Amino acid sequence: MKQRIEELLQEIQELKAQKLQDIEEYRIRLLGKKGAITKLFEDFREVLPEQKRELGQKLNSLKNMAASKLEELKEKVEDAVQQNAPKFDFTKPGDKFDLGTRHPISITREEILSIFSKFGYAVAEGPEIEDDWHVFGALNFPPEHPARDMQDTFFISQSDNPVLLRTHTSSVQVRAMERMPLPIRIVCPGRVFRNEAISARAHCIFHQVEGLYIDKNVSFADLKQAVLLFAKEMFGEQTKIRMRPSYFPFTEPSAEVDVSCNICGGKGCNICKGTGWLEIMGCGMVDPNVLEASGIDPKVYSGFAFGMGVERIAMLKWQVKDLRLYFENDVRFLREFETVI
Ligand code: 2U9
Repeated sequence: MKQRIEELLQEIQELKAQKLQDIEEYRIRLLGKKGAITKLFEDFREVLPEQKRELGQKLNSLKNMAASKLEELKEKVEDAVQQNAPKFDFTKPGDKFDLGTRHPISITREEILSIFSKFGYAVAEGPEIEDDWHVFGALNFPPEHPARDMQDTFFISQSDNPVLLRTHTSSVQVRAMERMPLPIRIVCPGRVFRNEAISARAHCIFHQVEGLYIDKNVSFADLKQAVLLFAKEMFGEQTKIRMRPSYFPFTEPSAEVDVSCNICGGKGCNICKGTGWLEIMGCGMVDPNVLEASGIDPKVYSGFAFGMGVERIAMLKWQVKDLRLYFENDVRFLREFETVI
């Protein structure tokens, strides 16, 4: 047995391994159930008592030696694997990833709001799901007005005061008039909903920015000046405006606002359909009935209001011909606005 222990010691000292699998094979051969060292421990039972002490010590140290040699080989192999692994180059530039772009409707909406905030307007928002009073009743729509018709408005429930999706953000101004101290100077951005067939020029969901200014002695001249300043900020210093008489239930008098076409400089082109003018918004003096409905005395206060479609302003700004592009979120379209902001 002594001899066999010496042989194994020699053999263990000379062990070499390239891979972890080699080490596992050695472990099985030496220390496994049928391994050489395990076998010696079995034989040890037959050893004469006077030899037990010496051989027991040798056998134990052989076992420890084998275990530590295997451990040592394992560390070496693992080190070598690490060394050969491809090195990580911390100086290499990182992988490029695409940043998202802001949606053209968001860009336009922010631009409109920032122009009016320079003029001293606060931003007010309100619910998209509204009641008949805030969308129609308080805005001087007669009970039989066609806008209330099922064909124009998405109704959610029918009752004395039906619940519906707002068809304009004017309801936000009504809520402001009910609650805010005077004077009021606000712009109201938001989504609105109309039961319309989708086409290149219309969509059932679109975005508006409306504005309201109520104070003592507010006149049509103030409205005209506010609109002119806005148009110059939005479309360039050279921009001219003109107003055409119009009709809305909530304003009197009412007007449509056109800006001079900055593609042809007013000479007439296919963008302005040869007229030299582009329609950008509607506006007017707040109807006295509307002030009264929200508890404001029309003999003391007057105001003006305006409203514009954000999609329309964005179409004019970038000459987008089809409204549907704004809703499809095709990244090839959205990427065209990458450099805008
Ligand atoms: C109150 C009083 C008056 C808001 C106004 C318009 C004129 C207007 C349209 C433009 C294109 C809607 O998006 S669009 O289809 N809007 O022409 N809006 S005056 O007048 C108000 C609002 C609230 C209390």
